[in-house]
Amino acid sequence: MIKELLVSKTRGLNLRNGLKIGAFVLVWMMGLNPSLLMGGVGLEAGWTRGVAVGSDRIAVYGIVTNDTERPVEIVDFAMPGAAHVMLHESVLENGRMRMRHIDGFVVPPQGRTQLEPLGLHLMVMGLDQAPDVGDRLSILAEDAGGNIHELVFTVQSLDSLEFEDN
Ligand SMILES: [Cu+2]
Repeated sequence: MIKELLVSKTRGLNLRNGLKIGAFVLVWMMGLNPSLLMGGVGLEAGWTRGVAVGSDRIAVYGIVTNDTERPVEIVDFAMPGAAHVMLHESVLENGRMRMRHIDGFVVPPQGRTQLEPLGLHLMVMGLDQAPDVGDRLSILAEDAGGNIHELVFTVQSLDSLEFEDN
């Protein structure tokens, strides 16, 4: 029963490392506070523009921080209420901006990785519902060691160009 529930809840998530992050998302959605959640890695000044009319996706920006003494390789992402979360890079190709899928990235010890418009960003796809301006949302990031980290971001207005601190 729990297994079927898990499969139905996690179907559509972008799962590279089996069901671990899926199981985590399920526990998290049930309102429990899973002990798997690791400190030391987070998102500073996290923001998104929200969902444009006719779209079901958002791009998420901010600074991924690693306050630990080890490099942290982020390998997978998930978000409750969304089908997929992927890491994208914007690249200029023949005069046009395109988005390219990236497998993962390493945040150096005591380091920072910038996610920004026209650069590296997280793409959340297949949102069940459009978030409202001012909402605080979370993406879950799994590292190569199987630890889960919470990346919190704020929904800003559609015309915002950068993180608005308030
Ligand atoms: Cu993208």
